[in-house]
Amino acid sequence: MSSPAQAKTPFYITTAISYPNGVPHIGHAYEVIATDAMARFKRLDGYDVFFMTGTDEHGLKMQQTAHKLGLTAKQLADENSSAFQQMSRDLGISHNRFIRTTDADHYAAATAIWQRMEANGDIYLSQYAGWYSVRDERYFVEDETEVHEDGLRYATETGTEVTWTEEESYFFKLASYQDRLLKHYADHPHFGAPHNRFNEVVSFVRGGLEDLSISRTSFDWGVPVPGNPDHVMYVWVDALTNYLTGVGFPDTESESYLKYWPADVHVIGKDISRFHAVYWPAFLMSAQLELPKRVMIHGFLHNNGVKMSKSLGNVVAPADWVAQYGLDQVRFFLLREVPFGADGSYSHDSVVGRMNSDLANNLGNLAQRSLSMVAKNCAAQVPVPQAFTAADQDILAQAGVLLDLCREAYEVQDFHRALEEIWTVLGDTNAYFAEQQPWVLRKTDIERMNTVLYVTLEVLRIVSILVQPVMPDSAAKLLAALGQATAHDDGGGHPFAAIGTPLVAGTPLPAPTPIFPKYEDPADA
Ligand code: ME8
Repeated sequence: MSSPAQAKTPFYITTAISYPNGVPHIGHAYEVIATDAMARFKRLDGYDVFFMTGTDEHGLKMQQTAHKLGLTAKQLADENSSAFQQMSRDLGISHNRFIRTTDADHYAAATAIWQRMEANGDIYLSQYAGWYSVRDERYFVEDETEVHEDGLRYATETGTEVTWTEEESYFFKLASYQDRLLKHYADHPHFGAPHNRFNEVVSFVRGGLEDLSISRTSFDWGVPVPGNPDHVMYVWVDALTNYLTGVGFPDTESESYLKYWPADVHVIGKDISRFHAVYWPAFLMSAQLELPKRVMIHGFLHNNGVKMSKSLGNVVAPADWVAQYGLDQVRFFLLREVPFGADGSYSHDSVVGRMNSDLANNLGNLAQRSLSMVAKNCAAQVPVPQAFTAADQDILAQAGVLLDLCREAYEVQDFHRALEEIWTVLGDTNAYFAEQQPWVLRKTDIERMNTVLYVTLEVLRIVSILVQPVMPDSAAKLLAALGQATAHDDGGGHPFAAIGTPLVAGTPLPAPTPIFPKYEDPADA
């Protein structure tokens, strides 16, 4: 698509940065896999992608958890940040930077954004009194809380315990940003997605905003407030700024900043939409920096419909899933099963269902059957096709529009729809293969058999290229089985630009081996 002389279009995408007060669970895996698929898609489509993920290491929650474990906050952060980095390796994540908010350059960025907001007249010192949830690292007004039977007070929205907190605090003049935020949302209808989740944010802003307490004095595990080291920054001020740190801020003249900021997409979960679609744009407006183009809010994953919790013992460790089902199977399941944005549920049966029907049957079996026939009957070479019939043309045309359909779907992070479109074509190709009966043609009309096999391999080639963002390893194996192992762009993989170049008859093919095994329960095996 792009020649070396042409600069590629930059694309900057991030995940939320996770709290390393515990080890990662499948919800974290879901977010980073989806973001990875998006990053890979854009790379394969010729973009210059910068993809960042990481850990959010400051705040009272980290300090308290560390204290309970007899560790320093930094020791806890080191230990669990390593676990998150290991998760990224286990999941084949292609990030360009894993940021930690304890990285030295991040302190510089957080300090600089504070100073810019201060210089803009948006920070003042006052007294804070209110209900603080350590779990959510967030304040609530009394109306947003309720007292439960145990006599303790909880945040109504999140169900976490809150404690009365009174201290001197710096405030950010959030209230004065209401109109500017509403105008921004109106002018940029794709700023927040999906609509239903973003509308909640808009309603919240319409309801009026209060100034935000942005520093704490009761603990010291955070970025010091410039000019007043008795205060540390509220963890969300420092956390959100990670997105700037990663691209070179505060050096707004640096090559990476100029290239990648503003971010194209922040991928986050529904519980933190307010921070990303209200506080973050307000901070950036105050600091006179550009706003991210889009905040994509995904839903939550539940175990068999039940919220994951340590006390219920139903928290799934991503590495266990990968060991049980296989990496690409997990990646595929998570993105195919639940429309991104909606809440979803997973169970052993639903994973096995996807593995066996979508992967083993519809894709794996089609590849294995057609490639085995080619190995036996076509001298292990891509067969020579004759003139295409209407049925051939129809299926090739369906495969031919898949790239555009996938582009449309990925543009709005609708991974589920992209995969659905691909699997519709695979379903039709299976029907085509069954109708054409190449195993009968083998005895009656070898040339027609060659054409049917060629058409089938050609659809498989396009499908393999397009599933790379979701299943990079399996797609690479499929492409190798189709004699397509050589083309690689700098992101690793077969660029989408290659979709327009059909299989060349006579290309030698290796002996086929099954790529998507059926799942069998160990007890049944
Ligand atoms: O919120 N299903 O960190 P975090 C899907 N440090 N997604 C889930 C989930 C679930 N069951 N549970 C959590 C934080 N997530 C902050 C972010 S960003 C500047 C700071 C998602 O470790 C959650 O919505 O609690 C968030 O996007 C991400 O995992 C990290 O959550």
